[in-house]
Amino acid sequence: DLPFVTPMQLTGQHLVERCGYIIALYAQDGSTGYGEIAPLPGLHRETPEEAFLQVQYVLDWLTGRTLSHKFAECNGTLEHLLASYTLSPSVRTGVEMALLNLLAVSTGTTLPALLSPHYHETIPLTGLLSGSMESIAHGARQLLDEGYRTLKIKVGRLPVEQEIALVRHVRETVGSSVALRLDANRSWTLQTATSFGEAVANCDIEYIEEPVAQPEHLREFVQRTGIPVALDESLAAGATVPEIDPAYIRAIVLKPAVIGGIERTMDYIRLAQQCGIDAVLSSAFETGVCLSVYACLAAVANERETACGLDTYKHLAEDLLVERFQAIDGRVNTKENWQHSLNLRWELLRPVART
Ligand code: OSB
Ligand code: MG
Repeated sequence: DLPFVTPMQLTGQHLVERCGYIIALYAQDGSTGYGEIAPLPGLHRETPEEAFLQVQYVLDWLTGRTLSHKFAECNGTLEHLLASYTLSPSVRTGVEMALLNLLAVSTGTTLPALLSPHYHETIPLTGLLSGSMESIAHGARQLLDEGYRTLKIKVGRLPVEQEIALVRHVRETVGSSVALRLDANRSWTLQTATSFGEAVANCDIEYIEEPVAQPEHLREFVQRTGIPVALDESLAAGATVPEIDPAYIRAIVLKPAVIGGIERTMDYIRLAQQCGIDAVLSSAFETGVCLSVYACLAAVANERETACGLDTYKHLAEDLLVERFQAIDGRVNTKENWQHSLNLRWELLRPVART
């Protein structure tokens, strides 16, 4: 249980701490692979307790099995391995993460190198802005000074006129050299989204995530406003894989623990590559154990440099890693952060009795 820096307001939930489980898989050669299972209330349907029940069965079943080099390809072998279990998205992600980490450790390589011989050594993060108009403007300047070159503002919460003013104000404050992304979390009707979009059409918005409540309105939103969109909620586990038309979908936002696994995330990464759009790795307030793995996925996801949504780490007061996951000058070193993810602060973990 890790405290948030300040309590979080998430889809009607008031959260003061982040709860989850760390699992460890051991290989006969003495190697260890960690995985994080941390469903977030309001975002995941499974509770931590349900996740814990599920993972016990899988861990029993994995005991004594052979670690295959094919897992690294992330194209069906993990699905096959876990086929007899219907795992909740956060559980599947944690188990796959532990398996891939274990494979990387026991073969003496690093996770980014295991995933691809061509990975980005560092990746840029999207600076997350929230709070009042003043704190957002102040935060934007601060992130620029730190080296961030992509910023994201949450919209769809305040009256639309205020948010138009906010976006314009941030664009004026940061100048034209910074990429601006928005996220409306499906909060608008097509009409409200369109009037917002028209009013910020000259603010050079890279994309807006999920502006409308009904995804079938996305195309019309783009036609009317000229602002490209990104999919996020549309990719949640259980949803049918949406058709990706690069004519109006500029990017897909990938939260592995919501999509339901590393392998499924890699499927979306390959789909984005085929469509010629960006795959933006993103997170939901996980610890460095998860984030360093997500950073490795981001490091192999796009040829073109693409900022990713891992800035959530700042909201946790503590990390589970001795050397915490962090950005330096707005960038994450993928190999170093992953290596740091092998060294846990055990004093922050409580052993849980099996049930
Ligand atoms: O709406 O994308 C979201 C975090 C938790 C739950 C939902 C969301 C987020 C983020 C993560 O925005 C940060 C990012 O993607 O930049
Ligand atoms: Mg989003």
